[in-house]
Amino acid sequence: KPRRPIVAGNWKLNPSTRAEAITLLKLLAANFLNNRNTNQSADTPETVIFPPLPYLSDAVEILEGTGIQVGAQDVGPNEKGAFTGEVAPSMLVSAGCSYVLLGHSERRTLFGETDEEINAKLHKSLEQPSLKVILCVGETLQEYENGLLESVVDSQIRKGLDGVDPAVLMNDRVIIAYEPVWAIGTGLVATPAQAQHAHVAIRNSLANMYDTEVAGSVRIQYGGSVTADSTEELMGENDVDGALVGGASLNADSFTRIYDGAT
Ligand code: G2H
Repeated sequence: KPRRPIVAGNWKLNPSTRAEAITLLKLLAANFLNNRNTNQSADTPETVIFPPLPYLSDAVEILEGTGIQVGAQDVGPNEKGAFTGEVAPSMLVSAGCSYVLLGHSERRTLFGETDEEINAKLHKSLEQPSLKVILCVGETLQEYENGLLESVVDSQIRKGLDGVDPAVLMNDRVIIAYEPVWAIGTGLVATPAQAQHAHVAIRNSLANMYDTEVAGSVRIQYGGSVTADSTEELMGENDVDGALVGGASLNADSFTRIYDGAT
């Protein structure tokens, strides 16, 4: 593969208690420590997990030495001050995070996040030199059925990356996650061919917005009901550079098998 694979686990609003989170983190650490050299070489998938905010410090501590990186599922667009309830990218960095997920479809649909807000969060995140962004895009079932996949992801890419310098993309600071809304948490995983088709559309958008060199350097993950059984086939597609895993990342062994399937 021309681009290094990336496997990420989005825990969403799970698990309910810190004790359960610690148990899951320890099982993950046991699976990854010593027998998988993730993040040690360009041949192995980069691995990231996105736990809820209250568990980030536990994750950073327990996963130390495993090569698994830690990120947050969202962040605010402000640095500091009177913004009750908000979290700043610099705070994530100081808590040991190296990634932030932005524009997940659940943020867009359930919390009304707009492309403009996502773009502001992305710019603020990129001000932190050690923070990388996974930007999620994807069409709804209705948009898919109406043949709007290309235009929807094109608009999300253009607005989400508005004002982002090509060098930022060449430096691997932004990963795109293609998550068709109809496949999220539904058990209805996209076929490898459907994923490949959408990833090519995204790469075309990047090529039109920047150029083919930039488009070819950006990693594009697939997300939506990925399991250990579907990973290898999805990863067999040329433009599928990784997986963003929700439900199946809540079990240490299934997440580990997904990592192995992407290796
Ligand atoms: C899509 C994915 C992770 P799931 O949201 O971001 O979740 O694998 O549960 O469909």
